[in-house]
Amino acid sequence: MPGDSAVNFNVLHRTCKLVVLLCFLHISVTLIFYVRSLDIRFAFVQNQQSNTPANVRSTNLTTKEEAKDDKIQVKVEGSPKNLEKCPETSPLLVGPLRVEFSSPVSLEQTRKENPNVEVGGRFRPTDCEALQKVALIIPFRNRDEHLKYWLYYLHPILQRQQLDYGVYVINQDGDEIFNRAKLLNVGYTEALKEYDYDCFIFSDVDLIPMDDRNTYKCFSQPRHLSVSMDKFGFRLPYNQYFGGVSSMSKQQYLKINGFPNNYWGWGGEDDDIYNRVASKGMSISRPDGTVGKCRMIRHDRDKQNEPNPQRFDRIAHTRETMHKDGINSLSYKVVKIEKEPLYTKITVDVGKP
Ligand code: UDH
Ligand code: NGS
Repeated sequence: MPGDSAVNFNVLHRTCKLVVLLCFLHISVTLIFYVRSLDIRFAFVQNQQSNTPANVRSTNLTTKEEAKDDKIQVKVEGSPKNLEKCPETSPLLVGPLRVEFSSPVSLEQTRKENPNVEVGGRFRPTDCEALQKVALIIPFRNRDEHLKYWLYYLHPILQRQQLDYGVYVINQDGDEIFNRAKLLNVGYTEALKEYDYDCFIFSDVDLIPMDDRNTYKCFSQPRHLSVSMDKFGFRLPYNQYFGGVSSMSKQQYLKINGFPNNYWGWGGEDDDIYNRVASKGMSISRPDGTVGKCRMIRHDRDKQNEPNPQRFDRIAHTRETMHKDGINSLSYKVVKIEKEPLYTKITVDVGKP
């Protein structure tokens, strides 16, 4: 019947329209979900990159991967530049230490016990950026036994203090009369040729700190570190005493024109340095007597280091002489530079009086 077929056609037509509409809806929904899933994937990749640890993500140094794609950095070569700063007080410090010199120590043993110290006596923390770059300068001649103890005790302490440091043993060549302060000037100059140090520790080879809270770094004023020596009954021998171990920033050292070059033999050069510091309006910073305790390795007077008879006269005139005698008048010849596993030994000809 014609009426029936018209009705059937209408039903078929509506059904088809509904099917097409449903198909269209299905495609739209699929499309929307697809586009949204793309967004999520992109955000995930971004998030992954920003969660990469700082020391891997932000280094100024090139990595093998970096050369191809500057977003992905995997293998760090050299020093990471954007590590977090080390804390003001190292969490690795242990406080008072047992220091004694009855049994001998060997360089081999010290080397094995300090695997992170690099050739030349260089170290820097790997998990944070050290607050200071410190050069340790030791005036030296014929004191190998003392040096072994110094390295044995100091390397672990300096590492716990989280310093970026290097050890320089400045060895006076020949057997002319000894000149401690001039060797220290040489150490300052030579260390700076190697690395951009900002702090200098000047340490006798026979002095060992008894507490690692006595940080071998620089302060806002020149620092005296060996304030409480066993040989003086753990007291300062006099208020102006600045001998043994001291520290100065580059700026402080330059302000006093470095150290005198013309104190040949024992005594007075440390008092001259004190006078220089005081004359420039600086004061001496010191740790307290407990933290500043240290032991001296007992020894006889060295040959060619007899008391300097001119020392009293010289320290009476520091203010007049310091501007022409110092780092600005330093002259010497480097004889040899040896990179030992635990220190850098620089042998120098400093001349004679
Ligand atoms: N130094 C050497 N070799 C020398 C002379 C001095 O390496 O031949 C260095 C060494 O780093 C020493 C520093 O210079 O720690 C100061 O010299 P010193 O130890 O002779 O000075 P100090 O005032 O002793 O400590 C002086 C001699 C005291 C003799 C006491 C005898 N009981
Ligand atoms: C003073 C010396 C300093 C010396 C200090 C401690 O008398 O150089 O004794 O010496 N000054 C003069 O001689 C002008 S010590 O006991 O460590 O040998 O550092």
